[in-house]
Amino acid sequence: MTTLTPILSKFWDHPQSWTLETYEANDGYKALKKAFGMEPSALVGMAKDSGLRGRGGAGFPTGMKWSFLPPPDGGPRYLVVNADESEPGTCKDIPLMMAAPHFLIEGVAITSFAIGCHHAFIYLRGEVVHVYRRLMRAVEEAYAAGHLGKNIHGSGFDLDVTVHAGAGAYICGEETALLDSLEGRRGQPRSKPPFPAVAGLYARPTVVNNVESIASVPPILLHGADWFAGMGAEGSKGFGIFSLSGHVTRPGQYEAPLGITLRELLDMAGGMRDGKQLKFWTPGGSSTPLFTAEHLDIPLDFDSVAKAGSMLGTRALQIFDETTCVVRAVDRWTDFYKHESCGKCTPCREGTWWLKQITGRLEHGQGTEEDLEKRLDICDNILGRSFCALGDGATSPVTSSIQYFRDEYLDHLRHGGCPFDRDASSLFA
Ligand code: L3W
Ligand code: SF4
Repeated sequence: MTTLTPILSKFWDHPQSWTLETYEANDGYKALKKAFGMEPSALVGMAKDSGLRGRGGAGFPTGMKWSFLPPPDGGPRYLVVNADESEPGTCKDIPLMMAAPHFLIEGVAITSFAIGCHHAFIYLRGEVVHVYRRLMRAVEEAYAAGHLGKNIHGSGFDLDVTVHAGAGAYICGEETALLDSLEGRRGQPRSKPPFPAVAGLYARPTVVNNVESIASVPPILLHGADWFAGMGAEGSKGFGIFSLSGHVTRPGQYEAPLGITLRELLDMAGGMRDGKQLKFWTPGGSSTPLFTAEHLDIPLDFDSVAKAGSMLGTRALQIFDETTCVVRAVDRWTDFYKHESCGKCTPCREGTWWLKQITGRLEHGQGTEEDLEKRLDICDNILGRSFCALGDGATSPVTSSIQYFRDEYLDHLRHGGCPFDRDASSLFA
């Protein structure tokens, strides 16, 4: 039986969990002081040895990303934290920044020292003004206490941190669109390579990491790479925040070793709401292909989830019970991708629009059976042919819902409307 590992979430229930005082009472900034006694290269080695993989969705090895930076050439190099959390269902970075922002700020300071960065940026989603205020206050506290600024703790190392609020576009979570936005331009993905490690912010070497990845650095440094690598699964080391939302008794953040199953997490969360049956769920946000009740025992690690046909993504577990119309859910997600498509490339710009048109009419029972194949054909023309991962992600709910719930689409057509509306209205007949 896997148990929870409250590390980043250890003191979230403290009434003043976000203050420097609470953080320091819980070993806060001890790791930073330890870092200054080490060589930067040893810190990069520690990140590699820990096995930490990026927590923003793609799972790229963090230490390897740091080591991709070219040797210093006297010019600036940057750390940019991707705090543009906005994938439907993904809701771990914002609670982390609200409840314990100093994990992130200490992680920024350690990572900056490791990679030789003297100006780091936290790029935050524009709509979350409350998070912006909290981060700004925490950065001020860190400067006042000497954890940021000039000659930090007498180390000779200088670091400035800028918190930047975007204008509210999902595409700015794509790292190169984020960099364009941070530079003051319209956020649209850049061609890769060059990767940001080589030419990122202002065309300088840049590490872009997710909030949770950077926040995990202080505990790893404090307890050791072996401690972290001792948790989790083969190829998916350590712990992560699993966000349970939807039809579950106690939704929320559950911090646990990678490799835990949804069955175990559901047990901890009090089971399905009102004793209903699980119908479908996303393992990592709406961009990851749907799973069903038959996947309850899949270990939630990168490789096992991929082997079962989906992606671990951001561990955004959206849970839907038997009363949910899957066609309606897919229609809502498709509307999101259509709206957020940045329009740069044709497969995604046109394809997401057509997917929305067709899914909408199917949900209202107005399509034909051929529409199912048409949608698969459109997905085939988006997947792998789009400029960035947004296009690919838009196809996941469509293809996986047809794979598992083709009959439910046909039911909409047979009855000329959503069977769930029909069944609900019959309750009042
Ligand atoms: C240097 C190389 N760097 C790869 C770096 C690259 C990036 C990282 C991963 O998508 C996923 C996406 C969403 N030299 C490199 C290299 N890198 N090769 O590694 O890159 P990549 O392209 O595999 O992924 P990505 O573009 O970062 C992220 C999925 O996450 N997702 C969405 C999450 C949504 C949010 C949000 O709400 N903001 O994060 C959920 O599953 O579909 O597949 O840093 O530079 N040779
Ligand atoms: Fe823009 Fe979509 Fe193309 Fe990405 S896939 S560049 S979001 S149009």
